[in-house]
Amino acid sequence: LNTREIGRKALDVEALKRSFVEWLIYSVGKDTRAATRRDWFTTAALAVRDRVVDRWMDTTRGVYTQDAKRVYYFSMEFLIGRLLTNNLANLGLVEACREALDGLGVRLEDVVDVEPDPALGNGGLGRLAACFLDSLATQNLPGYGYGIRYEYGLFEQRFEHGWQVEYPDNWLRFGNPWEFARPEVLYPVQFYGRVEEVRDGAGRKSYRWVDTDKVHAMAFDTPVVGYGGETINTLRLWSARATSDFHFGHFNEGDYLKAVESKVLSENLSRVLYPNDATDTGKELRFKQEYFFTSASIQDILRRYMQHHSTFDALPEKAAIQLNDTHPTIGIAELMRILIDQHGLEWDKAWDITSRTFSYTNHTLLPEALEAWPVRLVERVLPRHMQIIYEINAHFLTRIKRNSDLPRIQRLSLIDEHGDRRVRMGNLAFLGSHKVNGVSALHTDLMKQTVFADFHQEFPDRINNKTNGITPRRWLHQANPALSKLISSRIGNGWVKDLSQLTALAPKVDDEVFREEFRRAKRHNKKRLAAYVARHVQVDVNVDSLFDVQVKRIHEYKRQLLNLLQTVALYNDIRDNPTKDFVPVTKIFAGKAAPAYHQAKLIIKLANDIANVVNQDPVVRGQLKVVYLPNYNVSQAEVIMPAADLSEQISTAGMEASGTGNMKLALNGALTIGTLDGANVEIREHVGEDNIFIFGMTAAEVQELKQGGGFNPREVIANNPRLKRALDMISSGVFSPDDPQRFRPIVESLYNSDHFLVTADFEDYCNVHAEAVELYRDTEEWTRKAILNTANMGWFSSDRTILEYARDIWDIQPVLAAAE
Ligand code: DL6
Repeated sequence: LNTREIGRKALDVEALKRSFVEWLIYSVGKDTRAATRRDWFTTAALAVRDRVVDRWMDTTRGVYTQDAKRVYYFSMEFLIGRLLTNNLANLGLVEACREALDGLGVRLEDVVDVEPDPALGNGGLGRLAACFLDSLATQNLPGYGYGIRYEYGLFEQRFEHGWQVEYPDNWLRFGNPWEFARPEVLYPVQFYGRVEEVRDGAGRKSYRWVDTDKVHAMAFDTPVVGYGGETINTLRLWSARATSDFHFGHFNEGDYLKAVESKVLSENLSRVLYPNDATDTGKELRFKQEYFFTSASIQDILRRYMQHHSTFDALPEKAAIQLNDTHPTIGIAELMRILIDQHGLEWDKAWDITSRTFSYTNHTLLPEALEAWPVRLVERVLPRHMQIIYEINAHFLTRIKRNSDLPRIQRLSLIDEHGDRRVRMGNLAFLGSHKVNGVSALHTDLMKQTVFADFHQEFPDRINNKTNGITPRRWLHQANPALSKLISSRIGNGWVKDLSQLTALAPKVDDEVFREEFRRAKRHNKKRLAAYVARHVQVDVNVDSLFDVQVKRIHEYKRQLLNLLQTVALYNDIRDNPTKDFVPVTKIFAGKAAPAYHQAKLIIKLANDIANVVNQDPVVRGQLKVVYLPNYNVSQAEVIMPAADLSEQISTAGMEASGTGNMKLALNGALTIGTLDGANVEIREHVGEDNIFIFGMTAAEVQELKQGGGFNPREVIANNPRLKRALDMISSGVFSPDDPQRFRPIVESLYNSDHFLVTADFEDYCNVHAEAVELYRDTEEWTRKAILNTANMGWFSSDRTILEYARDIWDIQPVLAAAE
């Protein structure tokens, strides 16, 4: 049989239509009259998936036959977003699919909308992993994503009386047509037990990890379609399955219920994504999740490697493992364990192989987000790994003792000896990797100066910068068809794969017609967002107002509070000057708070309470509206980003590692108002300082101020009547008449410490904000700047980022698919 001939599915409209009907009837089990929108989604996804499979196999075959080096991206989170439009667009099948569905009386838009958002991530880190998958495939680079197939993604956020309430996100309830279950790809993962020391005839010591609890990791594969469909990579997610001996133990003792209970317990491992964007140190289940997926992935990688090799010597030339933050760092000890305990390698050899295979990306300098697991917990859950970590530490400390004093040794140690002893996962990740990177130029510099200063001194070539990027496919080509069409009409569509081509738009700022069309695209997107707002929060917004957008996780360092204080001050200005002609502004917020982060949840409530008062006040009607959209996720972001005029990137300088929302907004023609933090610094360099609004203290000034201890928020507040008035209103219950004390904790924290320097930056922020709003009156000038933002954001494509990783860290080359 020629599998090529019988396997390949035709891509024309008629063939698609036939496929749809076949899938609908024979797999979904409905006829066209009974089919719901969800049935059509499942049908469409399965038919599109058919068009991916052959090329997917070609890709896998090409990489396999060449025994090419692959990169394995280890991440606890892959915030991939919906796949139907993404896959259709990357395969060039959007119009054919639309037509085929039309022919069956179904609208593509209706079908797309019922796809659940796979919310397998919290925010930036998880979304970055998804952009990287898209870029790896588009650049024909052999790359696998490895992670966890959480049954429940990030919680669904609803507002009840303005408070965030969390609901479970059971995204798999209706099945997932994109994935392939691989019940035969199953690896045992062990926990607990004890370590036995064994000596052979020659007196050589070795170790056996025994009496463990076992869980199986079962693979689910999702094809990752590169743009143009040339390369289809794989995202392999692990799901926990009870091992039969696990539950038959109880079963044989006649305790059926206990057997089922233990099955449920062991399968809890992949049940739910932890909803914190900082870490959950101390939570045993989280630690077990980290080990679970890391161990299964390493076993899978070694199995694949061994198909071509009989020793481990060449592993670093065939496999690069990238640690997305410290979460998979236990993998370093796991690879050491497998090489030494299971394959008998000598320590030095195993360490050389391991450290040349791993590399690590740091995503945050916030102290609370640097993972440190209690030694007691690691010892109990993974006793052999704890021994290995001690030994890695002993080797390292012996080496550095010669040129270090005690405090330096203590800082470099893998074990934090203060109080409850802890394993510092950042230090382990650094030591076990040949390259360590930050995610923006500023962040990488700060890594060198702060958390990893001693390590940097010890290993001066290890830290390097890889400024984040975003995929132009999802974030411009798919999310913003209006602007995409306009761009392609002027410069062709090569930009989708090579975003640097957008620079060809720069001279068009002088083309009046282009400016008009650019504005028309923005207005179209604003209308789409306005309709979305009306549908979801029943607020009527003025499409001609300036859409001022802050969308991201809620965190004090991101300073949504600064934005809210400015909103209250603006509200007062408008009320005080009812006849003045203000530029109408719509403030748009979205973002989730970690469920246990009380201050962040209170900030959400404050935003909703302010929205309530402002939106009902007839004096400011038409001039100021405040909107908080619930349940921010990837598909909501796809509606918001293209519609924004002003992008709020206002974190306390030095605290936002990079940001990627800042890139999505600027690429879609929003002007940024921001601090010199994270990638804002590089955005300014690219778009030009005339096309961005920068305010506030720099990271160096923040550091100086904190070290000097010379900041008194009370004094700052007392000297700023607009700020004082806004705070007085909040603390006296103007926005919360039902509970005037509600926002005391927020106001008090500003008066007493203001750790995030909200009050310190308030005045400058208000001034620069006013400047931005004033500029919005000058439609032509604003449009010029917006165009220059889009034109100069090409460098922030994740294709550029991935090619830098491939060149500087992974040493991998593109591979072309091999047809059978
Ligand atoms: O690197 C991706 C992304 C950065 O753009 C953000 O600046 C950073 O906050 C984020 N970090 C995380 C992880 N944890 N915390 N906190 O999402 O990574």
